[in-house]
Amino acid sequence: MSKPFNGAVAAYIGLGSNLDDPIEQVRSARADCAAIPGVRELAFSSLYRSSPMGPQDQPDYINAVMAVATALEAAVLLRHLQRIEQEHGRIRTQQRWGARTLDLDLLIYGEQGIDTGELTVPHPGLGQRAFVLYPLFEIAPELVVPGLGRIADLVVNCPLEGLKRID
Ligand code: A4P
Ligand code: MG
Repeated sequence: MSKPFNGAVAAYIGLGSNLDDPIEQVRSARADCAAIPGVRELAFSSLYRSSPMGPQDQPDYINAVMAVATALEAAVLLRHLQRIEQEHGRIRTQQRWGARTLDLDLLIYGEQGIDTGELTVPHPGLGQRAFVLYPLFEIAPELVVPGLGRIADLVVNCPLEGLKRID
C-alpha cells in the first residue's frame, strides 16, 4: 500500500451492495470515492461475497474495503460518502440492515476515535464483521485499529461465516 501524502490522514472505507448489480455498484463506487476532491486511493481489496447480516430475506452482499489518504475532515468525508450513496440510488427504509444498492461506511479515520450524533469511528461492529475484517486485513495486515487492537488478532478471532473472495 502506498503512503498518505504530507498532512493527510489514512482512512478506510467499507463498501457494500446487494441490489442492482452489486459488483458493478462496488466497482463504480470505488472510482467515485477516488474522485472526491482531497481524497487519494491508497489500496483496494478484492471483492468478497457473503450472506446478509440481519434480515435473511435479501440477496447476498458484495463487500470490499478501500484505503485512502485524505485532507478532508471526517465529517466532510462522510457527507461525500452519503452523496455517493444517493447517486447510486440508495433508498433509506425503516428496516434495520435492509437491502441497499450501496452502503459506504467510514470504518477508520487515522488514529481518531469519534463519537458525534452523526458519526462513530471506528465504525461500530467493525471488530465482529468478517466482511469488513478480512478485506481490511488483505490491504493493511499491519494495521492497529484504534481501540480494538491489531487487525491480525481481530481476524483470527472472527469466523469466516461463509465469506468468499471472488476475484
Ligand atoms: N453513521 C455513524 N457512524 C458512521 C460511520 N462510521 N460511517 C451514521 C457511516 N455512517 C455512520 O447509516 C445510518 C447513520 O449512521 C447515518 O446517518 C450516519 O450519520 P445508514 O447508512 O443510513 O444506515 P445503515 O447502513 O442501514 O445502518 P448501519 O447500522 O450503519 O448498518 P451497517 O452497519 O452499515 O450494516 N451484510 C453483509 N453481508 N454485508 C454488508 O455490508 N451491511 C449491512 C448494513 C447489513 N448487513 C450486511 C451488510
Ligand atoms: Mg451504513
